[in-house]
Amino acid sequence: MDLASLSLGQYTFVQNAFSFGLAVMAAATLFLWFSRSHVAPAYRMAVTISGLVTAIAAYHYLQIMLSWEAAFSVVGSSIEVTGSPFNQAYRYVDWLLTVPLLLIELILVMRLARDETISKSVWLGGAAALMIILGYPGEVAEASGTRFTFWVLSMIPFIYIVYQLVVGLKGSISNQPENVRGLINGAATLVVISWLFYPIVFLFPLIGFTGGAAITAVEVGYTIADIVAKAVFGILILAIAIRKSEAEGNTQA
Ligand code: RET
Repeated sequence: MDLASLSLGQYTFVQNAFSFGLAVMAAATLFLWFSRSHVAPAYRMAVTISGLVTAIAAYHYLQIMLSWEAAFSVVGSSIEVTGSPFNQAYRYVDWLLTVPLLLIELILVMRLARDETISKSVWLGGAAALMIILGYPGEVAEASGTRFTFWVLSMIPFIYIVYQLVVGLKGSISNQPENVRGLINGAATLVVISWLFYPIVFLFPLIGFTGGAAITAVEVGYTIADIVAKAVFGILILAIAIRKSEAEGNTQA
């Protein structure tokens, strides 16, 4: 990653994106946790985990932002690198923890049979962890060939997850109460679309973005995708939980 090629404008833009990400994640955490009492006990775990995901992300956005700040020094209108590396491991550790949890949120809010909940969580959560672990060596590689090789490897569990969400959950979704089927389908679609962003953003440096523009596009791209995949998705899970609680006749709102 050639940090020295960043302009002051690009540095500030990325810094603002991280700051916005931190604010959204922290606010979503409070909102989700305070809303727990609006759902029936059976759905509280899903809402708790949604807030846990945004809490983990808020912490990592703070670390990412501090690492970004430490990598540059701005004097007047000029920008220089300090030599302190920008630590991308924060992002991948964040994903390693949160991506399996996001899938578990969706599985929990569906309230499937116990065996199905456990087996789906293990398989989808395990595939998600594998996908992130395989992506990291590519993200930090300087050589394009290495970046591409790990992209291909990481795409294997990615395609498995997308297939499971599009096809595997279909049967379970048709067993859900009618008033939430649309929302659950919406949540599964949101996962697929927001997740598609990541492997595309990862490829930016290989498809013509260079220097400061590549770094800016990747960092801002991941931040937008994270906000949709964690905060917007978390709110959707809450909405599903509220509607299911209402349908089952035990609102506490
Ligand atoms: C990587 C490496 C290149 C190939 C693929 C990737 C997929 C990443 C995904 C990340 C999802 C993150 C979420 C985060 C937070 O909410 C690792 C970029 C397929 C799908 C949902």
